[in-house]
Amino acid sequence: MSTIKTALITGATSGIGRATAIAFAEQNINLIICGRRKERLLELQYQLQEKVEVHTLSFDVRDKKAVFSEIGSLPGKYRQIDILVNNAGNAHGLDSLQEGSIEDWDAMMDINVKGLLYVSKAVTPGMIARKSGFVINVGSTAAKEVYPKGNVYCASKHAVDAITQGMRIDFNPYGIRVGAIHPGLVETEFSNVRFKGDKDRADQTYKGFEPLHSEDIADAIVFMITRPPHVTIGDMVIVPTAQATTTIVHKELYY
Ligand code: NDP
Ligand code: 8X3
Repeated sequence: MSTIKTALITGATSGIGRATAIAFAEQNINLIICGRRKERLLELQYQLQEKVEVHTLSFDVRDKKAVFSEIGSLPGKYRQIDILVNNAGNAHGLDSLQEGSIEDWDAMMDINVKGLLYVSKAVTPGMIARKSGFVINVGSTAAKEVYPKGNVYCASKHAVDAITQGMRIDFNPYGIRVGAIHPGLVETEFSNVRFKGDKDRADQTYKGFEPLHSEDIADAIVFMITRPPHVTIGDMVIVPTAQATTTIVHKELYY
């Protein structure tokens, strides 16, 4: 079997997914980068294609048909996917349940949970047939605790945690390594999306302390996929040193 690996990364147009694509390219891993913003995918492809082979797939993970047709019609050399990074996702809104918007709830459950399931179902049959592969799901500290007004986002990430554990059981006979990474506060476009473009509110989230950078998470994902074959990192929680819980963040802590 070829030692050159291929990874499919969802949400590669920004933040953690983009940084993971760049870090994987450094490891000589060929890439299938996914996201809705085609322009950004093409820019990243242009940036990385001197190092590795890069294919772009532009689809909305909520669109079941598109997920299966895009992944199902990958060119031959990209069909063997060794590593799946289920990263696409966001929080939409930060409201109490009684004030929350149903559209926001639908977006979080449809993208963070159902989208992850669709992509996994489209990608993993090849891993099962070959009896090898990695699935890395990007959860969150919101998968481990529930914080004020985090209700539905936390539920979606608790689901990612449960799905990861379920995958590890179901894929156990096939030697597929399944793990989740659960970051705390990472400065990306995440808060911009959560607060619907309210830049001041988004910036406020990361003020007064040093948050994680996307590269910190990418670095940890590289660690997860470079362990020897008998080692699976099942669950990894990473927080900024200033962050004890979602609501306990020691401000004025820079490094
Ligand atoms: P960004 O907003 O920077 O990136 C989100 C990525 O997800 C983008 O590439 C976006 O691509 C993609 N995406 C969102 N919705 C869809 C969709 N419907 N279909 C396809 N792709 C979609 O945020 P992060 O990098 O921070 O987030 C990545 C993951 O990390 C998410 O799952 C998030 O929940 C998780 N996380 C983030 C933390 C943080 O503090 N930032 C902490 C813990 C977990 P496009 O818009 O082009 O489709
Ligand atoms: C992103 C981190 O604290 O906003 O998952 O839930 S948090």
